[in-house]
Parts: sequence; C-alpha cells; structure tokens
Amino acid sequence: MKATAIANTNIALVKYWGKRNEKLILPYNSSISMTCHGLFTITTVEFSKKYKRDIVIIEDEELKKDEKNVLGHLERIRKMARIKEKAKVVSKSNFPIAAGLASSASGLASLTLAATKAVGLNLNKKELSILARQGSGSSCRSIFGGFVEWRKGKKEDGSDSYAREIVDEDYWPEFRIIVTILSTEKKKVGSRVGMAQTVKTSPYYRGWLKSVEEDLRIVKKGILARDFTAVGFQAEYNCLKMHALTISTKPPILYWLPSTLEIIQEVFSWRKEGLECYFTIDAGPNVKILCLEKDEKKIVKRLSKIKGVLKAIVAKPGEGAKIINEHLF
Ligand code: 2P0
Repeated sequence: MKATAIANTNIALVKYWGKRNEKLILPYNSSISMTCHGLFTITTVEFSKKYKRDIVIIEDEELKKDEKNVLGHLERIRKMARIKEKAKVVSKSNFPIAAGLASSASGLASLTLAATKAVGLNLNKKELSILARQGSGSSCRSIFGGFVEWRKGKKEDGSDSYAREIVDEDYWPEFRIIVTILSTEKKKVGSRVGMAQTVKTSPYYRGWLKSVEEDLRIVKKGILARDFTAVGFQAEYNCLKMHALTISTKPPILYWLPSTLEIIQEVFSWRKEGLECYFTIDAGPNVKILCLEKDEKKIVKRLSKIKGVLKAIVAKPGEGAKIINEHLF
C-alpha cells in the first residue's frame, strides 16, 4: 500500500480566482495553464496499520499548520477506497514552496495520484483531476501535461469541474515561462484567503467574471494557433486584472514587491525595443516571464542584472503527473 508520484507545477495564463463552493473547491471561472517541465513535487504515500495517525512530512518538516487540509484529503481518499489505515506522506519539491509558485498544484496532484495508487484505486485522469481539485483547485490542472484548461462546470456536486488537455507538451515546445524568484518568504495572504476576500469585497468581481470569458477564448485560440503575441498579451492583461481585484479588496491585498514592479516596467520597455515578452504574476511577488525559446538566453541575462532577482528558472511545457518507482522512504 505504498506508491510514489511526480507532478510538475503549472502556471496559469488565465487565472482561477474565486470559489463558488469553498468546500468542494468549485471555481467561479474557468482557467488555462501551462504545466512546467522541471518544477516538480515528488510524493510518497503509504497506508499501513503500523501508523497510529497520519504523518505528513513536507520538505523534511512535519506538517504543523494544515492550511490546505491535506489530512482532509487523505480522509477523502480513505473513504473512496473504504479503508481505515492511517498514512505516512513524504513530499519534496525542487523549488521554493508557498512563494506564489503554486507548490500546492504539484503537491496535491502528486499526493492524489500516489495515494489513490497506494490504496489500489486505478482512477482515470478525469477522476484524478476531480479528486485533486478538492484538495487544491490549481492541482487539478497538473494532472495533465502541456497546455491545460480547467472548465468550471455547472453542477453543484462538482462532477463536471475538471481539467483537460488543450494540447500536449510537444505541441508548442518553443514556449517558455521564466520564473523569477524575488523572495522565498512565505506569502502573507494565502490564495485561499485572498480569493474569498475578493469574492466578498471587491467591487470589480463581476467585471472580472464577465471579461474572463474573452481571455479564455483568445488564449485557447492562440495556443492552438501557436500565436505567441495573442497568448502573451492576453495572459498579461488577465494577470493585471486579477491583481486589480486583490488591490480593491477590504482590507487590500498587494502581492507585489518593489522588484515586482521593476520587472514589469522592464518587460514593457524590452517589448518596445522589439524583444517580445510578457509577464504573469500569481498570489506572490515572483514574476513569470513568457517568451519564446529564441529569446530565452537574452532575457535571463537581462534579469540577472536586476537587483532583487535571486534566481531565474526556465520552464518549457512539461508532462502531466505520473507514477514513479523510487520512493522517498
Ligand atoms: C491560478 N492561483 O490559477 C491562480 C492564480 C494563484 C493565482 O490557483 O484554495 O492554491 O487550494 O484552490 O489552487 C492558487 O490557488 O487555491 C491559484 P485553493 P490554489 O493558478
């Protein structure tokens, strides 16, 4: 009753922001992401009578504050498999967690796959995506590789709210997301709280929901046509709208650092010069730059000259979650 899975994180080009059902994690809007090669979490899960309680070890530390309700997720999987055994979970990521880098996406996707395999449930990708979603919304997209759409669905039980592949990781191999690390500090306002506060207090939330439909249409069409200008421009616009939402909540949430804004200004000026790139930012200060392979080196070099950039990691489209044979314990 032991299994290990690896899942790459994903970065949204059209953001998921706001839940219509917090318990089942059902979003108000659909979203689109790229699964990122090389930014991953590996999770080993073992269910056994030898464990008296669930033990969860993330990055060599036992889980103290269960913000994402990992224990609830294990319970959900136990119920599905009709077993009582407690579990030991060991999870490791190769990038700074909780800094707006969507570690919960790769974390919960790998946990869902490993745990269901360990209990002998052989779920298909749609079922895995529905289950992962209930652990953390964005993780339902990391089940798949390449460019992925999470359709919000309409049903109250969430059975039609899951991700699917738009195109796989080989369709547009030149697409790059350069993740800058500006701070490895844990974000002050987690996305779960940030979303709830937005839905409740931002006067612009209706406008977001109305306009996001066009973002989805344009980004999806752009991906299928490999139209970098269309995808980049619309993704950047969508990101700025998401941050306009958080700034307009009560109390306000501003995820940016001064260096976040500095990179934004640089991207605008590089683009004016003819170096085509765009940015996107999640619930943290780190800026992700969208570009094509041909400009990757030039942009990384320029980023390295900006004070405040601790690191730049380049990701191309990556694979969906999969089972591996080497266990973490
Ligand atoms: C996204 N984010 O689409 C958006 C954009 C952050 C900014 O999904 O509450 O950790 O566990 O469902 O998935 C981060 O939110 O939130 C996120 P929960 P999750 O990538």
